[in-house]
Amino acid sequence: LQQRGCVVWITGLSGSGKSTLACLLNRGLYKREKVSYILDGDNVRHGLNSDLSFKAEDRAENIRRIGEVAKLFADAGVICIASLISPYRRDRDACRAVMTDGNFIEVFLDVPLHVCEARDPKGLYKLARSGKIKGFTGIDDPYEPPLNSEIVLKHEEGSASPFDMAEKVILYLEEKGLL
Ligand code: GGZ
Repeated sequence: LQQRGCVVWITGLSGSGKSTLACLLNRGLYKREKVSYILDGDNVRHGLNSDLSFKAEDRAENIRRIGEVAKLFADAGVICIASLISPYRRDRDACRAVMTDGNFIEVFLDVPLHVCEARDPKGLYKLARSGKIKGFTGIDDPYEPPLNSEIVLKHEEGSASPFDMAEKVILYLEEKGLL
């Protein structure tokens, strides 16, 4: 295996496009014959983390476990793409801290709440607004935006497609000698 493992950590609100980006990134890396694997919060919560709720300490534990598993993948030489809201700066920074310097790449999908809410792919914002889901990130639960992400993908009028965003991440990995 000619690649050094690393963790690409995608953080952002529900509906910001984390899973789409993770998927396109995975595909782009595969095309370049690189081995990658996606750990998606929503999926991992069905298995390994099925005992965890969305209260702050359970989110912290969700993030901690995914961070540890991502590290194992990276140790095995895999590019591990972790895609979860990870709303708390402290929890994200703890995941960064278990990694060797330079092997944790935080990608902030900076999409305004109103855009995510207008997309509402699973109708969860609607449920949160009507009080049927309590403690929903961005509505009645916090999201702390990263201050020092390696990559910020900002949503703006006529902004880059998810495909272009994935290419931007791949370019960064290339530049840093991670591919
Ligand atoms: C936020 C919630 C909640 C609450 C269910 N708050 O966009 P989705 O639907 O498909 O992905 C979200 C997912 C969040 O899981 P994570 O593991 O990424 O979250 S965290 O990092 O904060 O632990 C969302 C859905 O689960 N969902 N309830 N209350 N998102």
